[in-house]
Amino acid sequence: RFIHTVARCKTYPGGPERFPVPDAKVDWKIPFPGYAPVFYEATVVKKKPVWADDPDNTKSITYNVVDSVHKVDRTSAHGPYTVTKEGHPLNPMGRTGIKGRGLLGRFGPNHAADPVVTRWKRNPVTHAVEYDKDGNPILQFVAILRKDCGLWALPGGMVDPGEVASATVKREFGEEALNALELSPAEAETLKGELDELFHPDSAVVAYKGYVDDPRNTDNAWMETTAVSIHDSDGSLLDKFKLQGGDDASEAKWADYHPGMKLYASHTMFMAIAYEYRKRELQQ
Ligand code: RP5
Ligand code: MG
Ligand code: MG
Repeated sequence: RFIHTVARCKTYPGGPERFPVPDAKVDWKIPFPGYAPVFYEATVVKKKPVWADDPDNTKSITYNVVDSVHKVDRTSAHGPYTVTKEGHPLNPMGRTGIKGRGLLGRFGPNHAADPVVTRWKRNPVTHAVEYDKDGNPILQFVAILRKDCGLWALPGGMVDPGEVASATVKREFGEEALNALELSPAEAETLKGELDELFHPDSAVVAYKGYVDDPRNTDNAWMETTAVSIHDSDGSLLDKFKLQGGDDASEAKWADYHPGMKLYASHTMFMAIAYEYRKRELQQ
């Protein structure tokens, strides 16, 4: 069974030390006498920004359903999660060593969407697919450098209230990998059309949907995502786009995927799934 580790990192990003949780005590079902995680909510979250729940009005939140009051999907891809008698949702993957929301806005699941945009590495002259020394085709993916932690990652971001994940992946790909927020309204309109084409439902494949082992997760708030795979099978689909980091990404580039490479949160796992899928497709 999967056991989260990044969500138990020693120090919470920009916050306190987590209460140490050994592997054997992650599961809520295992008694852990003396478990005393500190409560932490970042200043940005306490300021009640629009993207965060109001801690003084938690009675209006309905868990395990699409919350119609706030237009927020509170369901988990892993099925119903526990809400304590005090009204605190519990992380479905177990203890993290921190209570409260930390840097996350929502109590319970915080839904994101991640575009996994790939192509085969090709010889620039012959255009033949390139293989590594073990004979495996080399997949390239659009990677961004996260400003918050300095780690390479897939582009991706939070699903806005009322938004659907298929719209979030396009918007976030535009913002983080193409710097769309700096475009003129006319350029943004053109880009929107191009992204609709790139992320057309006929070619988009959901590679993963569920929990993300994110460093911001807590006992009461966690990340879940829909990772959408888009593959440029002949190496020309993405020619019209110029990669440029934007918003919370300082850089964007084509990167070679290597099994086991270090990427943010669970992104290496999403890449592994997309790789196996696209390799099968290539070999068919
Ligand atoms: C990860 O955090 C998700 O996989 C997604 O890539 C990302 C969303 O958060 P922000 O990029 O908006 O910080 O858990
Ligand atoms: Mg973003
Ligand atoms: Mg982001």
